[in-house]
Amino acid sequence: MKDTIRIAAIHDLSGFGKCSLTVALPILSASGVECACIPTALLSTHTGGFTGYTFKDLSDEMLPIARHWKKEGVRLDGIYSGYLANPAQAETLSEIIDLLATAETKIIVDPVMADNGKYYANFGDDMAQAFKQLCRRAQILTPNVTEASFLTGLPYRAAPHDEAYLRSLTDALGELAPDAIIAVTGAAPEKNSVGVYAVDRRTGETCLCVRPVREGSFHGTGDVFASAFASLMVRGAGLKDSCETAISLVCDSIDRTVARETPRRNGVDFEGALPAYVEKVAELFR
Ligand code: PXL
Repeated sequence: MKDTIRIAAIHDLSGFGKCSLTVALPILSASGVECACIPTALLSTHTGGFTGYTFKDLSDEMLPIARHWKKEGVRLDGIYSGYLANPAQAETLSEIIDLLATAETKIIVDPVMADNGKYYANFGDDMAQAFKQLCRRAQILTPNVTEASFLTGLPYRAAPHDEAYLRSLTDALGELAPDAIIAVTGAAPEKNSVGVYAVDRRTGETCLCVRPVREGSFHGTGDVFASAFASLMVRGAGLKDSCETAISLVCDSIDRTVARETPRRNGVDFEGALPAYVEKVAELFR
């Protein structure tokens, strides 16, 4: 049997408004990665741009799911966490890593909690403290600029960001995760371009990958980037190829959202961007 690459995605399931698991599942699949899921919470919608959403904390299910997988011998090439229901789930995540990770399992932490200088609904400094502990276990970290600033205590700056500022964020994050690959999204070296600034702390390789900016903010793009980036890195692609291929999926998805005038809170139109993405992924591994 040929080995499957398998990643456990540990995020919320928001039924409407594409983000977290409804983004991770299709994008991991399109990246040629099998996606196993541990939902952290069940919501009717995500919490940005909707009111009156339902919210069921699934903390009590997470460890039992992991223990069952352990018993069944489920092998994982990656554990990729995102949105957590509460700060205590960071400790649960750590226990899941202890149970299921082997020396070959890459730990990817997307510290989903804030954007544009502000925490998401229901989150505050206790979430940043909890994520700080979880980041210590990560081999790949994918915060946006706001999350990087909240994790490190460095000031949040709106765009444009000079390279020295971006570097100060990755250096400070490197104190939490000294050997990690750190990819900071929403990095905008000029006012009219935005993308990712990434550093591999083991080799010193850096990569700045940006595209022309589109007006406004687009919900779920951090999840689109991190899902593609995590998949490609776990499959063994290089830093630059992974950044460029993941950013191209984000940009194509945003362009389609703008062209089709899809309401922003629905999430980005990544579906129509997947065929070209699948081709690019095939090219990387040919
Ligand atoms: O895309 C990040 C995210 C994930 N999950 C939920 C969210 C958000 C951002 O607002 O509300 C439930």
